[in-house]
Amino acid sequence: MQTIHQSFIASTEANPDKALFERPGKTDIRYAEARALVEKFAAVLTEIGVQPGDRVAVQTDKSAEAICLYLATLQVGGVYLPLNTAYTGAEIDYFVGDASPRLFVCAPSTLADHKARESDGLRVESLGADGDGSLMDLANAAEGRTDSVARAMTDHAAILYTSGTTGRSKGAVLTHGNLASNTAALLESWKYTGEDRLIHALPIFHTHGLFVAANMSIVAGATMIWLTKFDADQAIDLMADATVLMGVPTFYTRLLRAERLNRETTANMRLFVSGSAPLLAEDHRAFEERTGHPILERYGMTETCMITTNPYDGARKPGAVGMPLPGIEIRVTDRESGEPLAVGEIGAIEVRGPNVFEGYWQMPEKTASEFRKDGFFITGDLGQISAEDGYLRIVGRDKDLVISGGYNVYPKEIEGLIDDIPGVVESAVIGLQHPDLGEGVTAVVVPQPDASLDEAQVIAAIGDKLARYKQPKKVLFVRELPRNVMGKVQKAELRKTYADLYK
Ligand code: MLC
Ligand code: AMP
Repeated sequence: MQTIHQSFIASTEANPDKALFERPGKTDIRYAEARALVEKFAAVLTEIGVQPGDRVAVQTDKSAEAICLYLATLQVGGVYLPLNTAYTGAEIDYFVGDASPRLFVCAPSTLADHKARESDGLRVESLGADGDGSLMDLANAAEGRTDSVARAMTDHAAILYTSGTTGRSKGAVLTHGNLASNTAALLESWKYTGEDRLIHALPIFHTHGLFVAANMSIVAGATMIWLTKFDADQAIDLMADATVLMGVPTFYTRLLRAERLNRETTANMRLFVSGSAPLLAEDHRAFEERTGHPILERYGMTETCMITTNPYDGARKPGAVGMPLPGIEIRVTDRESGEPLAVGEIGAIEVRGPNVFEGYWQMPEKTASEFRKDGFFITGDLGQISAEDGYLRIVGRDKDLVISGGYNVYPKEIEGLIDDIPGVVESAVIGLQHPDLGEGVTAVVVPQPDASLDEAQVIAAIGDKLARYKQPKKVLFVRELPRNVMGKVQKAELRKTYADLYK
């Protein structure tokens, strides 16, 4: 097996003149050109002192150059650590403090603020959406580094932070073997080749956009039609000249709202993939009716890369996430005992295989508590393997988590901030069915009897501490929260009471 960087080199040698990035309104970037930039970044990283195993943290707008920086980090043996562009300064403080990167790359507009973080051990540079910024200036002046640092499949390649259900965010440490094996399994399962032309409209700081969409394209030697964000009309325009789209369910909900989505406009496409959150069965059916394409739904996680997929050739079933990818095992167990359950029963979904991460960055106890002794990782999702067709269906979550437009939001983090607002007794944050985002983050707040608090005040009080997508879309005020006999807040009860809030 080759690392992602080795496969990238092979793709550049096989097809140097082919476009890796096709950027509407900008010039294409061919494989050979991308390699030259990767080598320049590798020289800059070396010059800065990035040693094998050092983290390179990156919070920049989506750009082809950022993908080249990712590949350069792998080339010099570094560990790539992408951060959501929506994170605020307070959130970045935590990630930089926890991961202690050797280099932090930010947007040019925030460089002046972040420069204050610099120390003997931390360098701060910038990279802009248009290939501008201080890191680019250094790269333009550098002589490319052509050799690469040898890496074993067990060596660290990336750290992706996922919020914790309790307290601190956890850095999921992924190895070269995790990324390479998962990419190979996906290429085989989805028959993805160098002939493919992918509409890439996902962010590149998460597994879906970086390790599914980009890694697959780079390894296959395919072309990415590179969009900085998703726009349904633009995507439909591009379908005549593309073969694959990978998206979160919100992409499909929005495509279905566009009148031009039909058999003709999607005729050139061979595959539509959905994941990161549940795709509504009704959207799956409506999409097939309109276009003739059954969306292929797959299931994955930051910690495990992709786990299961509906078949490419067989039936792609609405509401099901299919079967394990090659080389991956899943089982459904009793939530308490961890004992495997009979086929058809609902329980905890567990996974084992070369895709499963090494553990959480500097959190051995947390890591140990999420693995079984025989190496299965407990996903925190609840599911059922059908006795009839063997397909996995996800029926719920064993973790208090809201997924809004494909982004994970952990209620605990928001509740903690709301509870600190003067005049608040307590709060519960829940996800309610939302027509665009799947789930809408909603805060239910109990104010002190004499407090005069409104929605705007609550949002203003947490605004600078929390990324926008995590902030409640609505804040409701109640006299008390429903509790069970043990005193635990009944979030299911709240979800039922306010089920129609966004309808
Ligand atoms: C943007 N906003 C959101 C939001 N995205 N609010 C809640 N949830 C979201 N997902 C807010 C912004 O803060 C802003 O608020 C307003 O919406 C408009 O911003 P925008 O940038 O114009 O939004 P839009 O382009 O419409 O983005 C929506 C989206 C995007 C769904 C296209 O969020 C997206 O690309 N999501 C993909 C996430 C993803 O890649 N997940 C994969 C995770 S990996 P305001 O108030 O300032 O106007 C994973 C594993 C796996 O889960 O299995 O794949
Ligand atoms: P993340 O931590 O951002 O990687 O999110 C992973 C979580 O997204 C999983 O644990 C699931 O809860 C959810 N998820 C991903 N794909 C699907 C899917 N196809 N259907 C339902 N939930 C999904």
